[in-house]
Amino acid sequence: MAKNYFQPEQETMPLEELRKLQSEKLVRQVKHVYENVKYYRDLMDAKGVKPEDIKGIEDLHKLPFLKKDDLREAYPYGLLGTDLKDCVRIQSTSGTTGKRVVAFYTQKDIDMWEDCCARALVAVGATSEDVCQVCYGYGLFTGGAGLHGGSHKVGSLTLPMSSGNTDRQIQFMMDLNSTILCCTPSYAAYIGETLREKGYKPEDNKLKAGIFGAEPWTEEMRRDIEKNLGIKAYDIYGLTEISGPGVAFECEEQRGMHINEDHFIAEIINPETGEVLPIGEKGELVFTSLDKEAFPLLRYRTRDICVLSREKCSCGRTFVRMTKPLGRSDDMMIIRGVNVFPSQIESVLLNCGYAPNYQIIVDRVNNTDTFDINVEMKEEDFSDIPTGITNREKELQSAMKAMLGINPKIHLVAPKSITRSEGKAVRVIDKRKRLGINI
Ligand code: DLL
Repeated sequence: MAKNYFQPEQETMPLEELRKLQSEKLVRQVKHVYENVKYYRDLMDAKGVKPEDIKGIEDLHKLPFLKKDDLREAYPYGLLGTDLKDCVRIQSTSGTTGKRVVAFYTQKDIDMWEDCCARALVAVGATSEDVCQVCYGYGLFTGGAGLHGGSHKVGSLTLPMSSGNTDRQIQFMMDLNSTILCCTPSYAAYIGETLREKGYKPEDNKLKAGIFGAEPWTEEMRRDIEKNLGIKAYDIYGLTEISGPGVAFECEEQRGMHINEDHFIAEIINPETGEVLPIGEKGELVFTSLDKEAFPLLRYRTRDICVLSREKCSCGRTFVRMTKPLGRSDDMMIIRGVNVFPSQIESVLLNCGYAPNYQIIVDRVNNTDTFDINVEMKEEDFSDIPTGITNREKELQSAMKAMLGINPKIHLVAPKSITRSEGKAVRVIDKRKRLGINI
């Protein structure tokens, strides 16, 4: 078997063959959905599309989109594609807004999902010799279960830590010589910080790679984590609706994440008009699952904004690559009429030498948006005289203005005063929601 592939036959499949495979699977999947999922059948009927109209991937655009609102409307069983007795698992999104989304899995669906996670792990160098510490949350969240299953498939020794209890994480990491770390990037940064505080140097741990995702993170944050933990940090992407982590993953090139195209078709659309955009253009990512039995979503709008590339990859994988999500269509804040993404703020902070510990607070007072960013100082700066702090706040404010076009109020706060996250970090507190403003 070739090095660094879990399923070389699929992962390096020539494009022609891949398109043929996707076409065959799509025809079969549309039939499955039309026959078994009344909710989607009604959408197809309303659009005047019948399964016979879908003869291959060239007809994909004829199918209706599914949105998060559809999933909420169909909650809990409305999009189920099999009998409930054939399902073996439920997972769910974190559901910070509105009703949670619940996704169902047959054993075959779980196998496919775990294969995707195994591909991701092998791409970062995992083998049966490795000790894989999974500190994504276990439970309804897909992070723990997905990487856990992937690690088993690879044959690595799996440490099912779940998130939290950082002291215990570190003790196990050191005592059991963990080599691969799986968690959110914000938790990886926190583990790195705690290790340093305990007096460990990056070379004291046996970690070689980390597989971090589930939330946006910047290249600057990647470099920070790599330096603090002494590892190579890889990105992994996925969403509960489409299975979980492993829908896409980085290879050693680290120039975008390969989408597991033998299982999922990716499209990019204009989020305003729904028009399909040519490859290379920036837009909303839409997925069609080709193999899923229990929760077979067709043309699901992720709300993640990204760009796809078919440029040849030196790793030998032929699967299309997606950029890191450049924000979510719904994560974007509009502050005083300007579009602001948390990732832009994070870039400025890390470039200016701050750690990625910050919180953005937006409100509206007297019909004007207020925009505050609390940023933690480093220990060494904290003892500084107050004028020094004020000067630094001003410097940071100008750097933010240069990036965003608007002026936030910067508050440098004491080290450790911003709550650390063990899962997905809460970066934005938008108090305008209390005014019923639709942001
Ligand atoms: O976050 C699945 C996951 C677990 C992915 C572990 C990677 C690692 P959900 O909770 O359903 O599923 O959230 C999905 O999280 O639509 C993106 O907006 C965001 N997201 C996921 N991975 C990344 C990433 C899991 N690598 C939503 N970079 C997605 C940026 C990400 N955003």
